[in-house]
Parts: sequence; structure tokens; C-alpha cells
Amino acid sequence: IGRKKYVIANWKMNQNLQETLSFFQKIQDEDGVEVVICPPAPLLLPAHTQIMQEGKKLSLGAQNVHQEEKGAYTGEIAANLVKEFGCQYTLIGHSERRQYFQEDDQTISLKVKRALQEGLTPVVCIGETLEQKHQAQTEKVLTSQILLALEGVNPADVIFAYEPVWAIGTGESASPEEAQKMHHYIRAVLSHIDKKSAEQIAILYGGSVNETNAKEYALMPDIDGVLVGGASLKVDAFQKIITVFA
Ligand code: G2H
Repeated sequence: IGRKKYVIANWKMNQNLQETLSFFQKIQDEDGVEVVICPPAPLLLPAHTQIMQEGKKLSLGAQNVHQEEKGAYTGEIAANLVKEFGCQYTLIGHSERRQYFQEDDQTISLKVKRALQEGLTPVVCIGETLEQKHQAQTEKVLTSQILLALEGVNPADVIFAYEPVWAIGTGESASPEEAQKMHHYIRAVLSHIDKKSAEQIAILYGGSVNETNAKEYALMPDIDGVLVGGASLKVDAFQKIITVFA
């Protein structure tokens, strides 16, 4: 439907400097798909330099930014700094941030605003836990995550990634049909906020995507790309996923 396609790598706390340089030497951009790599923050600048040297059409994203502009927040990462280091995107509210670092929807809402203020496109991660799924709470959870994330911002400026928490790093992915159903629901919620933007907003699927199953997600009308963890660490596997969406 003419929406832009995205393949985003979330390296999480993996890869060292040497692996990063070699990854960017080997990986190829492809027409028709925006490829975004989200390495650990200390690897952003070397990755940026390497991309420039190679002259490749690849983008960088942070995995997280702090909601405040700057100040006494030991160990945290400022959005304007990652922007300076070559990022155009940042993940916000990944389930591991929600689970291990107590990020709630309120904090996530502030982070979305901060990212936009600094000129970064937020990739907002939403999704239900296994418990919520079993209690038939999925739609309710998604709706409230979407509404809070979009509070006071233009929905057209945001990308969403649907990552059912039970499918993350477990090898148990949501079936393409199951994912499509939820993406369709997410777009319906967005369309209540702004009908026109809802048609334009990219909604990516994430959770145990690999070079084998990526093709099936790409066929779904409301799946505009993928957010890839484990399978993004190996150049060959990640390249195959890029090709699927190109
Ligand atoms: C979900 C995903 C990327 P994986 O966290 O964000 O990781 O593909 O390893 O399930």
C-alpha cells in the first residue's frame, strides 16, 4: 500500500568493536528498504564512521535514550548525543527495558517526546506478556500502550514495533497470521486517533524473526518490516532478511 519498509537490527548487549567493523564492511544496503542497525551505544560512533567510509545507505539507531535533555543521570544516554553520533532512530520501550529497567508507559511517553525533540524517529515497542495473552488482555494492553506513547505527539512521526513478549528470544514466534491480526488491530487503534496517519505509519513485527520465517511476515498487508534481535548478529542471516523486504 505504498508504505515504506523497514528492517531494523536490535543487537542488544552483543557485538564488540571488531565484529561491528567487520559487519559494516560486509553488509549491503538494498533499494526499497530502510535498514537500521541499533548497536550498543559505545559502538555507534565507530559504526557511523565505518558506514561513511563504505558509502552505504544504512541508518543507525540507539537502543534507548533518557527522557531528560541532560544532567545528573549517571550511566544514562542523552538523545542529542546519539543524534550527534549519527543516529536517526531510537528504539523506545523495548520489553527488556520495561521488564529489567522498570520503564513504564509514562516514562516511555516522555522518551518519545525527547526523541522527537532531538530529531530522532522513535521506534516504539509494544506487546503483551504471556500472562496478559492468556487473560485475553492483549487488545487492552496494546491500546493503552499506543495511547500513552502518542500522548501529545504527531502519530505520523512514530514507528511502532509489535513484539509479543512471549515471542522474544524464545524461538517461539507469533504466526504470520496471528501477527497480521494484531497489526491490523494496532492500525485500527491508530486510525481512531488520526485516520490519514494510520495508513502511513509503519508497524514492524519483532520476536524470533529469522532468515527462514521473514518471508511469511513480508507477505502480510499490515506488516511493514521487522525488528530482528538474534538473527541480526550474523551478516548472512541479516542480509537475507533485508532482501526479503527489498
Ligand atoms: C525482540 C527481538 C528484537 P529476537 O526483542 O527486538 O529479538 O529476534 O531475538 O526475538
